Amino acid sequence: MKLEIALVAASMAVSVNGHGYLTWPRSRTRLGSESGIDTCPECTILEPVIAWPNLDAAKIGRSGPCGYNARVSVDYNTPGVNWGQSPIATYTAGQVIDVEWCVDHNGDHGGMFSYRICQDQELVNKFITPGYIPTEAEKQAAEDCFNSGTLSCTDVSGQNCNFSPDCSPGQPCWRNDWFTCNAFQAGDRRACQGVDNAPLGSCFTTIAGGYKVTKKIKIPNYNSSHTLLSFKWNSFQTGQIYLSCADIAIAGGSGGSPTTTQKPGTTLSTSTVATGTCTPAATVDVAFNELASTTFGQNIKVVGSIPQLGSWNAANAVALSASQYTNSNPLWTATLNLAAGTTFQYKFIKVASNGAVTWESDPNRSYTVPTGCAKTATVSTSWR
Ligand SMILES: [Cu+2]
Repeated sequence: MKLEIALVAASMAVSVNGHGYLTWPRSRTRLGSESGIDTCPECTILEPVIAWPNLDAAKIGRSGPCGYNARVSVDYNTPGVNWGQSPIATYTAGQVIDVEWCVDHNGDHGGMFSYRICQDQELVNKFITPGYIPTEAEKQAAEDCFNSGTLSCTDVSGQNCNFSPDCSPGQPCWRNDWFTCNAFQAGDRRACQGVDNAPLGSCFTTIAGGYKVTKKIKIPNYNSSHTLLSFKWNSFQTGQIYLSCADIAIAGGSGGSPTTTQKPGTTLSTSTVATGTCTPAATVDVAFNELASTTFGQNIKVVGSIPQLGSWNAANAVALSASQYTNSNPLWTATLNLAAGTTFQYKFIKVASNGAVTWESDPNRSYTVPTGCAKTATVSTSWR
């Protein structure tokens, strides 16, 4: 069945071109694809619009900040059965996380991309309320909010934040808070696929195979038990903008609407923000979700600075499970119960069947177990 879908999509390739979508954290679009509802996740497009050089000029229309896939008539601005019902990852305010999108080989239009969080919870609630379909005015208001909540490349220390080689000083695209693809015409490492220079098929698209594009963003100082991370890619080559959203939670911040402190007398427009007070969790089940492609016989483990993670001794590392692993989604998972507030450093390792250990590249990863009421947290990373 999966194969048949892929073949049908491939036969349409000449008429539609490639494109891209947010894959990590798992976007609504990806969940739509994995559930079989969306037969071309990379085909959620806002078009025709002015996408370049003014990145924010286009009216959002029905696409909204989460995207409308006209090919399959799916509006990702409203929760579906398979997406949007609850956060798929919980992050901590100030945490630096890996994010990933996937560009199709047949439609790598170059340009620039950004990740955004809208801190107006009441507005975001319009997009996370099952059964509610936002109006175009609400979609535009949310898009304006997302644009003003761009998570700047330069917020992550040590990250290279370049200007687009296809943009000139003085043009509105001359900004490095956004991320840029490489030069559209570059002979080597061209356009968006050149950002990682990842192999064809390193992520899932239906038309010609995808290249993953990874960056780091810093989660803002904000609290929400359910909000959205929106991805926006403005094409350099075509009048197209690609939008997708992931449902996330943010804990540990000082701004926003923490689940624990609803002000008396305020009314909330959805039930997604819990009411009343809660007991701070003493321990938290921390789920490690690591994307790492492995060959048969290889295992992924996590090792780190605390005893629960083997105190940096690879022989005592914690094994991750490959029970959810697929070629298009090479997911390794493990959940550890850790004391709230614990700070530690760690790395993932690949262990071959003969015991040989391959360590991730430097620097060490670091994490602080959230202090708050949530009893679970998720750490989403990719092998490096
Ligand atoms: Cu395209």
